[in-house]
Amino acid sequence: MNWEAVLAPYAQAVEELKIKLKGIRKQFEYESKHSPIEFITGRVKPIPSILEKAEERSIPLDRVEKLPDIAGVRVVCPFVDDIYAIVRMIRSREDLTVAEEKDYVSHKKASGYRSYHMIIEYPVETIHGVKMVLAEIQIRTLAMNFWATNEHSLNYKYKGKIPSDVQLRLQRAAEAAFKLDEEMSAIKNEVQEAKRIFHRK
Ligand code: 0O2
Repeated sequence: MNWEAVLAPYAQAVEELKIKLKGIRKQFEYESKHSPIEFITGRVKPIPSILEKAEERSIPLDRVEKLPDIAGVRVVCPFVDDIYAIVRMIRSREDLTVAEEKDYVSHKKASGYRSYHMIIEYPVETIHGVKMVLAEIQIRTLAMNFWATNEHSLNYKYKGKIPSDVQLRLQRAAEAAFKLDEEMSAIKNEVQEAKRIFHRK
């Protein structure tokens, strides 16, 4: 399997989506409005993770493009309602099609994970014509991202079997992150005004 050739359109999709989403953030900045985007990251799933997920889902390697998250982009927002603003913006775009949405913000996973997932179909121009690729956009707050990145590292460390005492701490941390988002949302206007004053200086 020529992985470089297989993954090239996904790498292209990640770069293009990052540029386009950063464009949204810049536009809000020009218009001196509150930006619903704090930062954006993206990655192409590493080959060992692709192989693992394909095996878990019994997807043969010649149909690996069925995996929805080979191309992944993450949008990190300051406040919870910014997540839904981004979701609406993505739904209304004409350069992609939304294939699936999972609202783990309102319905957290058993692990305590919160994030909004959108699987999109995205056209990549190749020298052989347009190739449609699937990509996953994860949209979450800073607090949700803090929790998820730490939990992801622990999952990696413990190979998916986090000890129960650590799991309990993670559940509590998830609740604390949720509370933090709630409290920050309650003073959102104050925070935004403070940011505007700070940027004018
Ligand atoms: P990586 O390393 O980030 O690529 P499901 O079968 O519904 O439970 P599914 O169908 O794989 O899960 O898709 P889902 O739920 O949309 O999750 C896909 C990605 O979301 C994961 O990719 C993670 O990035 C993130 N995610 C989902 N659940 C959790 C969680 O409990 N904790 C953390 N930290 N991240 C989560 P990968 O391929 O697992 O990992």
